[in-house]
Order: sequence, then structure tokens, then C-alpha cells
Amino acid sequence: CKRFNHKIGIVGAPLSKGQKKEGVRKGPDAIRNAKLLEKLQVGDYSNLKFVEVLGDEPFKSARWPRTVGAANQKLSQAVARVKRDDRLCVTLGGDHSLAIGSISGHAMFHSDLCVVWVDAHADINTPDTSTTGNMHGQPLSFLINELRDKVENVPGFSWLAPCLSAKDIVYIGLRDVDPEEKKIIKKLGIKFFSMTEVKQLGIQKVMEMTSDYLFSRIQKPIHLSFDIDAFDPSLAPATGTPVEGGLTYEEGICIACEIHKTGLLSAMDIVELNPELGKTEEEVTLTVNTGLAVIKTSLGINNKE
Ligand code: 6HN
Ligand code: MN
Ligand code: MN
Ligand code: MN
Repeated sequence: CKRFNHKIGIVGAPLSKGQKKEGVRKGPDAIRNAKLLEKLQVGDYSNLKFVEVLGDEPFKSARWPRTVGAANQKLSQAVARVKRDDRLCVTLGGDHSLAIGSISGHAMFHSDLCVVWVDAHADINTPDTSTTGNMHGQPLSFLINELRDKVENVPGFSWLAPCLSAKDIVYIGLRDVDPEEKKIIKKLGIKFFSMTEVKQLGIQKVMEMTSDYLFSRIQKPIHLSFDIDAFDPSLAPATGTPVEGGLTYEEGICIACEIHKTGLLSAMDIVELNPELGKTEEEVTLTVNTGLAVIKTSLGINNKE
């Protein structure tokens, strides 16, 4: 692999109100404390400060919509700034509702971007279909043009315009998708490789097919949204919604490496690391190191360096 030659910018997004477990706001610093910045030549755009909106009543099932909306607006502006500075943007989460801000901010600069969404979950519930009310299970419904009418009038999101088309998304690693989400994915024809396909085809083939699917006509900037729970819980135990049967270390790293090799990576998120949910210090360190390996491989930085 050749070393990536873009400059890099890192944004910490300690967003936690997209779900109910507090510790996920400590994810950005857990990765920073692992000396990410020392190992990379990066511009550090520091951690954003998010405020809780008082009296933030649910909208339909969506919990803390104004708080999540305001945080994402801030993140969106921060990511757009990193892109204007001509840097590859790495967003450290925080829960996965932050993809609303990071992808929309990225799209302000690259309206033609495509998304590789690596996750155990599909995160495409709408405020109508969500059974948990957690907005980290809903970010894609806010971003996809075809779902525009499902997220109309959600308080906190008047700043947002959908910026993705269903055909510009590929999922990898799915294994816990809600029945209503399955209907949406089928209706919109979103391309996915669940863990079943990963095991049947092999990750190399999955990455080849992902590339063919997204770039068969024209190359586009890639937004990699990597939820740490895509990995098997044995590799990333410190996370809020772990699901058995996930990616092996090699499979996860292969995804990152193939994305790197396209030369098209323009922004990435690493999300759902929750240092408070490790049962031991070792579990936290293991999860941090797994996340760090994904970031470094995506950026083309050899782990041994
Ligand atoms: N994540 N489908 C479930 C929900 O609450 O809507 C799980 C979502 C998990 C979200 O891990 O980013
Ligand atoms: Mn490389
Ligand atoms: Mn997710
Ligand atoms: Mn997930």
C-alpha cells in the first residue's frame, strides 16, 4: 500500500444523545489518548462542544431531537471546514447519529460523494419506525433523498437537506436489522453485504463488488462510516449495541485497506466506542486498538510504522 498523501484533519464529536448510554461521549478522547495524533501528521480540530437543549421532548419516537440536531449542525460545519482546508476528515465519535452531521458536512464540499457504511446495524429507521427511539438507529433516513418525507418537521433539523441517493450507499457487516428497516432497504434497493454474504463470498470479493457497484460509471469521493460494532464483540467489546457473529480483525482491516487503495477516501467516521462499557481495562484497550487500526489502515499508515 502506498502512503496516503493528503493532509488529515481530526474532529472529535462526543455526541451521546443518539442513544441512552453516557460513556460514548468519551470515545474521542479514548482514541486521542492512544496517541493517535502523535502517530499521524494531522491537523487537530479538537473536540466539539455540544449542549443539551432543555425541554427536548421526543418527536414521534425520536428522543432528544433538538439536542441531536444542534450537535449535528455544528459537526456538519466543522467537517465542511476540514474539507475546505483540503484535508481528509476523520470524525471520532460519539454515537452513530453523528453521521447526519459528518456526511452532510462532507456533502457540502463533495455533493457527489458515496458512502460505505460498515455496521452490524442498518441505522435507517425513521422517527415512525424506530422501536427504541434512539436516533443513532436513524441517521440514514435523514440523509437519503428518497426518505425526505419521513423526516419532515423533525425539530432540530430545519438546517438539514438530504444529500444522498439510495444508490450511492453500500452496507457491509449487517446482522441485526429491524423488520421495518428491511422493508426500507428492499424498497429503495440499497446494496448490502450482510455477514452472511461476507462469509459466503469472502471479504476480498465483497470489496471488489462494492467498488464495481459504486464506481462502475464514475469515481466518487468516499465517505467511510465505520461503526465499531461491525466487528465481532470479541474484538470490540466496549460498545453500546454489540451483536455476535461480526467481522474478524482481518476482515475489518481488509475493508479499510481496500478503501485506502482506491485513493478516493475523503472522510471517515469511527463511532460507537464506549470506554465505560468495557468490563475490564483490557476490553477498553482492545476496542480502542481495533478502532485505531481501522483509522490507520484507512489512511494508509502501516501499523508497524
Ligand atoms: N448503532 N436498530 C436498532 C435501533 O435502535 O434502531 C439498533 C441501532 C444501533 C445503532 O449501533 O449505531
Ligand atoms: Mn496503502
Ligand atoms: Mn451504527
Ligand atoms: Mn451498530
